[in-house]
Parts: sequence; C-alpha cells; structure tokens
Amino acid sequence: MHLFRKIVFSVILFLAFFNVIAFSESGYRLWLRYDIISDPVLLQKYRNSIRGYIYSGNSQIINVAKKEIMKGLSGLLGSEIPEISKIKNESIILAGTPADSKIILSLKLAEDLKTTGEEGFIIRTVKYRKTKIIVISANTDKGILYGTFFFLRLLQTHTDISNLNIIEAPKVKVRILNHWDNLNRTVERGYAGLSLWDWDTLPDSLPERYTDYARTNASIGINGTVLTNVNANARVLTLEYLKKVAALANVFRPYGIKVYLTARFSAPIEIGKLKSADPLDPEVINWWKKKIDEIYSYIPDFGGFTVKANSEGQPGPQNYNRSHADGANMLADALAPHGGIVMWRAFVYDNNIPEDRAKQAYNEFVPLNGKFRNNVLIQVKNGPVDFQPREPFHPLFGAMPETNVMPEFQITQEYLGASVHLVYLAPLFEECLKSDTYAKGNGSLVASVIDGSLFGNNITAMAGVANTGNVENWTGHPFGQANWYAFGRLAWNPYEKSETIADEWIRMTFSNDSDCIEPIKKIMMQSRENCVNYMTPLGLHHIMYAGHHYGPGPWVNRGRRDWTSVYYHKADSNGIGFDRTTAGSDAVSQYFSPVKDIFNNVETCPENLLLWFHHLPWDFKMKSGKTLWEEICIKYHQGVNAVRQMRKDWDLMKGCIDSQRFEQVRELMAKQERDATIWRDACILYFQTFSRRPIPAGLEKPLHPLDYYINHKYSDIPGIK
Ligand code: GCV
Repeated sequence: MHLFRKIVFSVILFLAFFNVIAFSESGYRLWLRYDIISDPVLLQKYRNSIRGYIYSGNSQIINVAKKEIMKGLSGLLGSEIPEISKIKNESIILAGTPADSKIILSLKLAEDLKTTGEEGFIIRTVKYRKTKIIVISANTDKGILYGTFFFLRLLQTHTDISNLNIIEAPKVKVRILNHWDNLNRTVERGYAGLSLWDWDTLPDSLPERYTDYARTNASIGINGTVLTNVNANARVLTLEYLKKVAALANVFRPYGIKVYLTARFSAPIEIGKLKSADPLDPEVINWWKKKIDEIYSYIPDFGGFTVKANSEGQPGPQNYNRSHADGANMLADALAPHGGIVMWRAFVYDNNIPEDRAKQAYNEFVPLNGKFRNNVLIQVKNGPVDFQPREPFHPLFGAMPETNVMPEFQITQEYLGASVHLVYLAPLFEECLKSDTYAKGNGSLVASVIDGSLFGNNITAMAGVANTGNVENWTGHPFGQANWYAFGRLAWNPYEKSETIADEWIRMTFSNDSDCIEPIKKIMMQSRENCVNYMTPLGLHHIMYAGHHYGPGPWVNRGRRDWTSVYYHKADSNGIGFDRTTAGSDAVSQYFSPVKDIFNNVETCPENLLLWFHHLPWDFKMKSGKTLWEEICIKYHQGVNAVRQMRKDWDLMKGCIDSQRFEQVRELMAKQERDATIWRDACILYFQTFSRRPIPAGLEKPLHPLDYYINHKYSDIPGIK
C-alpha cells in the first residue's frame, strides 16, 4: 500500500478503536457497509487468508460479483485486494462455475453441485497445490453472485473462515418484493418518502440508487420485484412506460432480479379501447397475448404479473360472471410461452356478503383448487384479515393441495406503527411460517406448504410488501431496514430463525461488539410482542384509526361495515371478542383438526388469539387468575412499559453506533412511547364504556378523557394524513 494511504488508514483505525470520533451515518449503505473489520487480530487473520481473488467467467452477473468482492474486501480489509490471474502460493478466493474454471472442475464438486440448483452455491476451503484457497462455486453465475454476498456476510459478521464448508440453496424459487408504488410516485402504505421509481426521468436517467437497490436485494437473495401498486394503473402497460420498465430491468438484470408488473384487469378497456375485459372473450384474450408479446420484446426476461382482482373495488373476472381461475388462467396462458407467471391475490372480501370477512377468501378459493394453470400462484396474506399485529395463519395454507400457494407478508408497517415504531417483524413472519396446518398430519408447517415440499408444487414463491422509499436511509426508521433484510432471508430459507437473522443484521448494520449485539437483539426480539400488547392484545384486531391505520380507533363504526372496528371487537356490556367458534361464524372449521379444535375450545385456544376466536364475558377468568377486563388493561400497560424499558436500553447503546443513527432511533422511540400510550389509554377508556369496571389498582390512569383520543390527529407521522 502507498505509504500515505497506510498512515491515513492507521490513524482512522486508531481513532475508531478508541471511539474518538463520533461517526455519523445516514443509513444509506444499509447492511452493505463494508467498514473495516474492527477486531485487529481477526483483521490480520482475514488478510492472511485473502491475498487475492480470481473470478472466472465473463457475464454481466460475474462482472457485478467481481465488483462487489472488490468493494467488499477493500472496505472490510482496509486495503485493495488484487484480482489475480493465476494462483501461485497465495491464499485466494477462487470463484466460478465448473464450466468456466478448469481448477474448479478439477475439484470434483459435481455431487454437491447437484444439490444447489440454479441459484445455490458452495463455499469451501480446499487445498490447492501447497496452499489453502477458498472456492465459491455454483452451477450458474447467479449462484456465484449469491455465494459472493454470502461470503462477504461471513466477514461482515466476523465468522471464522479458516475451514469453510457451506452448501446453500434457496428453498423458495421466486423471492419477490411488491411495491405498492403509484405512477405519480406516491406509495400506498409507504412511510419512507416517495417511490424509488422516478417515472418522469426514466428511461434516460438511471441514478446509482437503482443499482444499490438491486445490489441490496441480491445480497439477501431477492430475485424479483413488482414495480407497481396492486391497486393498478393500466398506463404502466403502455409503450411509454414499458420503455421505462425496460430501463429498470436492464439495471436489475445483472443482479439476478426480474421485474414484474401489476396487471389491471380492465386494461383492455382502458388502454386497449375494447368494450370488455371478459377473460373468455377472444378479443380480450388476443389483446393480452399481443400486449404480453410486446412486453417481452422490450423485457425478454419479464417475470409476469401480480393481480388484485375483484377486491376493494378493483375490476376482475367476476365483473363478467367468470371465476378467479378464468381470469388468472387467461393471463397465464399468454405468459406461459415466455416463461412468465401470474401471482393472483386471494385478498378478497365483500361487504355485501353477510359472511365473516375472515372466511371469505377461503370460501372463494378452495372450490377452485386444482383449476389453475401451472404458472399461476395464489398469493395469500399471512393471516385471514389484513396484516394485523397478530393473526392466526391463513387457513388457505394447506387447503389447496393442487394449487401453487404463496404467502404475502407486509414489510411496510401499515398496522404496526408505520416508520415511527421499532417493530422487528421477523418473529411475526416466523410465527406464521412455523405454524402447523396439519394439512397432511402433524408437521405440515406453513413453510412446507410454501416451499413446495408438502404438496410437491412445481413453482414456489414468497412476496413481501416493500417498505422502501426515496428517503436517504431507504426505510425511514433505521430498524425498518431489518424487516427488509429479514424478509429476504426468510424467503431464501423459511425455516430460518428470526433471532439468527437479527444477529446477522445487527452485526452488519451496527456493530460486532457483543455488548451492543445482545441488548439490541433483545430490543428487536421483544418489539413485536410489545406492539401487540399496546395495540391489539389477546387476539383483538383491526381496531385502528380509520383510513391511515396508525393510531387507535376502536370506536370506528361508520362506513363499510367490514372496515369498522366495532365489526371486529364486538364489545358490548356482556363482553368482547369475535365469536368464530363452531357456535359463531365457524371460521375455525376452515382449519384442519386439531388446530380447529384447539382454536374452538376456549380452554385450549392460545390466549394471544383468544378474542380473535371467542366472545367472552368481561369477568372471564384468564390463566393468570385475573379477569379478562383486568388482563386487557394489564397487557396494554405491559406494552407501554416495555417501550419505556426499550428506550432505557437504547440509551445505553450510545457509543455502540454512530451518533446520527443513534439519535434518530432515540427520537423515534420517544414518539413511539407517546403513541403507544395513546393506544393504551384510548383503548382502555373506550372498552371501559362497555366493561364499566375500574382500571385495576396500581396501573397508571389515562392522561386524558376519551374524547381527546377520538379527536387526536397524527400530524407528525410520515405518510399519515
Ligand atoms: C393496496 C389493505 C390496505 C390497502 C391495500 C390492501 C391490499 O386493505 O389498507 O391499502 O391496498 O390491503 O392488500 O390490497
């Protein structure tokens, strides 16, 4: 290294070790920060093990993998690591497919590579001549790219790399973000600024952020992105927009990411000037075929469509008395010759049907089991209502054995505090994925439905509604980044543990110091339960402020019945909760036994879902010995107290991370406590109008009367009007 650079580098290192300078960081780099390894002993070990790299192959993907290893190594090891052309005696990284590298071919990895498929990889320490080298190999260049990011993660998380033997392959084929982004750059349920896609300046202007978006996603294995809102605008399918979409696809392609769009079902009328959008009308069929051929002429690897049809006012096949299968199959047939897929959403419910909303998707879709084409997936939200802080898993998981079913998780925090509340969502995702559906007896986890292992599906997928926007740190709340990260990691491996994911993320995003990791992990791991407690404890759900869903609104009783809170909590002078037992709406019967029986029986129903399934008297005796009313009050208080504790715990993290992100989180936590308290007091006061019981002794009294909360406006919350 040049002497001057060496000196500068040593000074920085010295200052960093002694925490002399309060680094400030915007968060833009997410978990790909690649700052120098802070442990000098480990740094030296890594330097000794990596003296150069060779990447065989010459595709766009290999080129970006090479760029990444160069960037990653030079940052993490603090000096440029040379790309070399031949191995002499040094420790190096050798990356490539057996087809591209004779040395790798000679290593006889063929057996292991049989298990890694199109996107998996092997990372192995092998002896080559007289020295140890690290091999990253795969069947495809994409596998090499994923292996590269995985390897860098090992360094970022300070893992011992002296004897590596890693074989990885994704368990889910399509790992995809859904952007609810509109063409005018507003984002439905977006709390992090405007849409990332600047449609006005596309296709000519391609800012670096597009590439960083692709890099970031590739680093966690995300391989698809639906650019547009499911409440779709047909205009994105016009030539003007297809050129813009193609420009984005060109940026994303080298990172293994395909673009997808939302298809507005009435597009043949709106932009095709047809009279109908009937999926069985030959003119309509032909219009879509031509449109799809046109899309592929601009974007040869276009992924396909996500469709919201006959849901919340969106048009769909039922407008023509056709079924969801008729609609989905019509699009699927036109996409099939190009290898495209349809992700058809099952988020359907109708206020005119007097049936429990939680039952409607199952009722509509189960009769269609087996009627969808092979390239159709039914996209099912994790729970039967709508991304609540806690819901039981959706009964459609396991109920359509001859249909491809994929989950949709919400990364953006529509119902969990937007970009203000620190809520780590991986435990919520994990709770759903690890639920046992019993569809084929004990051990039929949701994860096994969606990875295709339970029913042997030909195609598998997992979607997450993105929380990204054009704010500097991408997600608004610095911890919102963890939810994006966790989604990607769980889509790659739905059996992964949320705690492991948190550990990785903290190390890469904040610090590898265990004094920082453990307290931050504790904050993250408890945060979802805290949120449930101060918003919707014991199975309460959908009692949010009408429209924006940020604050409490248990009193909401106007407008569409199935959008009111009173529809869901059913509080009255006798008690509270939605009776979905066999004696009530019978939603429990949509689950396989014994899940059905467990939920149905008040004695065995998990208390955290009690009021989801049961309407119970205020004096119902809980396991704690308290009455239901007392327990509700206690839970709301526990939620707020936990946020207070979290603030104290965070304050101790000063010095662990840069001052900018530290202060930002600190300020957000203050708001979170304020608004969690509003949730607590508003809900307790409102429910007290029915329970007519005192708030148990020892609990804080509400700060204001109920009216104050009913009239409260949330003026300082990004994305909330
Ligand atoms: C994109 C909920 C949200 C809507 C969203 C809808 C959906 O109802 O409030 O904003 O629309 O879900 O998932 O389609």
